[in-house]
Amino acid sequence: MLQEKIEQIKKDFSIEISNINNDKQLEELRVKYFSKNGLVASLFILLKDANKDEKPQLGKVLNTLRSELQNQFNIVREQVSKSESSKNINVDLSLPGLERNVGSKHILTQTLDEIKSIFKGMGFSVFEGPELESDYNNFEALNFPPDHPARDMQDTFFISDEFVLRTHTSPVQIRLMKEQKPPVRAIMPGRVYRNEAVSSRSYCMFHQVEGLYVDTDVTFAELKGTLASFAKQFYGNNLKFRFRPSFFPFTEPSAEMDITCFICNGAGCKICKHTGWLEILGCGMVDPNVFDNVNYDNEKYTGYAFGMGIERIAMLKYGIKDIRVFFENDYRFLKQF
Ligand code: 2NL
Repeated sequence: MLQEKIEQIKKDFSIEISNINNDKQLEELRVKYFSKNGLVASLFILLKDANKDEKPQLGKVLNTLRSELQNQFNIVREQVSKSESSKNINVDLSLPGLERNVGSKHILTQTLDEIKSIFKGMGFSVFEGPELESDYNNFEALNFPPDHPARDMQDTFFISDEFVLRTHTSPVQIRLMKEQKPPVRAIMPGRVYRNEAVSSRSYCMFHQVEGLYVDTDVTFAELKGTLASFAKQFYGNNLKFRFRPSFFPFTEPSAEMDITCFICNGAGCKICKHTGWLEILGCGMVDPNVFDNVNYDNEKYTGYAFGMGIERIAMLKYGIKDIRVFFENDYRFLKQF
């Protein structure tokens, strides 16, 4: 009799518990089975009337039943409480994750990092200097004649009679040479300023990297080899290049380095102005007058120097057509790099 009842309650409980979805149903089930007047308690009442010799055995069976049901109940209670709490914070676990905006370095910084790393690999160190410079360091020490057009009000931001916003990073080299005896092998990156009309090709502020190597017996051949190696590492190994004679007040002889136009591959197009070549930098052997100005013995030492505009280098590498986009911080431009 009691045995049958036990089996029946076991069956009913397992069906009912499998249909539990929420706290309310769970509580109803608890009251029905485990409360003072619940079904489990009613079985223990029936036990009192059982045969004396059957009692111990039935008592054991009942205790097992009670703890089995209680265990099942606890497991389901756990599941319900988990699903109820996720309902409370209103999370839809089927939604796709939120996209994170990961920042990146500005393309000019990336370009400069790459240039620095290439020259560091060839034994150059990196020096920086102030953007506000003396007229002496920016022009005179660099062998600019007093009436040179670059000194003109059109091109230079004069702060006073004596001070200017540097128009190139060469004054950093002057500072370095005044402080340090040869051998000197360094690059100087930084902002420079030109008082020019702003257009797609020129801006009033841009960035330059200049390089300098001074020692006994430094030759033009070393200059060519070093710059060729730089250009190949930066633009690609298949690159073709040429050196074209040029003029700078601070170098003699002077040259400009061109690479084959990678838009038209040398055939001639709008980007290379139908020459097939793109100018990437200026360079030359340091003028002996510059060595005089920093008290280097120009009989003993020779040196080469070069300079390039970082914006120009980046524009050529990434096909950027307007220099102003570097400084507008338009997210649509920035996020491409
Ligand atoms: C260019 C050309 C150049 C230098 C920069 C330099 C510095 C010292 C002495 C001699 Cl202290 N030369 N710098 C030399 C040749 C070219 O820059 O087109 N830059 C954008």
